[in-house]
Amino acid sequence: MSDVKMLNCPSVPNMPWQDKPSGLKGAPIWRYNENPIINRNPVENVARIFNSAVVPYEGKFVGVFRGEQRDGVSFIYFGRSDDGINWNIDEEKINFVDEDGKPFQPIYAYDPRLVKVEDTYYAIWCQDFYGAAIGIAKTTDFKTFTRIENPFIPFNRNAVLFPRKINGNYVLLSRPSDSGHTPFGDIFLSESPDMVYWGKHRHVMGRCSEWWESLKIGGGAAPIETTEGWLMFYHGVAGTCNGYVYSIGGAILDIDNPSIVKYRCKNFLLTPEEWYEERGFVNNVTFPCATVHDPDTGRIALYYGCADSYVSLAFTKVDEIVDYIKANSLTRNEDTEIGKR
Ligand code: BMA
Repeated sequence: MSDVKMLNCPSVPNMPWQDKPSGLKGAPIWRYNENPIINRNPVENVARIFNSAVVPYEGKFVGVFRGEQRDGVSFIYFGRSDDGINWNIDEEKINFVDEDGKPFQPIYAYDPRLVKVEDTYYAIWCQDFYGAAIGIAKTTDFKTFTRIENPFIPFNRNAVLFPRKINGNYVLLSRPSDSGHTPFGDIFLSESPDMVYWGKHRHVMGRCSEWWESLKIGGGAAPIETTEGWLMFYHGVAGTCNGYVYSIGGAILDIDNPSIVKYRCKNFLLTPEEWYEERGFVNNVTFPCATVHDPDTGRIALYYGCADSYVSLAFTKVDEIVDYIKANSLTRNEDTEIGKR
């Protein structure tokens, strides 16, 4: 095993964890044996919670959750947990305020990510902006969520912020799309000095010939900084005669120029196999949105949505997963170039 380490992230000694089961086949990532951790009808008025993100906070855990209400519309809900596994989700959706302190609620909001950069936590999701687009809010106390200007014009989804500035700028991954069930999509990156003005757009990586990610790809969890580069868990989609299938992939991006892909695993890391991944409101979806990770032990807990119905956990170790991605890497010119044309 190599000696890959995580960099620039705080210790999380109480993170959720289970040891690797014996006889595991394929990628070194294993499911929590009590999945799903959030079941259907978790709170009054919410039929399903999935595709949600969590962070460690004050020795415990907090998260932003995609809650699909009984009318089928999704909004963002806040939740707390002592152990990262058992969650108390608020019955009321988050009431955002705008930058003038006035109430703000998007028409819909889904697939939130949650990332701490310096002293601020940013929630990023997909919302209507005359079509599907990226919404962002910031908070420092998880009591007031201040919605800031949308970074991009439509159509776009799957925005994921890096956990620190790179070369002095915030860096955001996103996936330009259409406003429906987009049958295409590559991951791009954009920079901003202030979270208001975005530019220096770069192509990071595209869908590719491996069948599991041949239709579209999109950012997943916030990248983890390691001695080998930024470890990125993302989703890749296959278009089958029975509909889309969402799997989880892994890639490693250059530390200083993250539009350069150093390694990209040609195999999926995790694909729908369990009942809660194969069967639900939308069958065959595993959709990563967050990790909790501990640099002292190299442990990573990956939170992923299942079948648009549940939240589950999978575990891996940074050295094992990076070794697997490197050993099974297949990159193309489109991946390894800077992505500027
Ligand atoms: C995508 C998003 C995800 C969802 C997936 C599968 O377009 O809407 O929220 O999990 O489709 O339905």
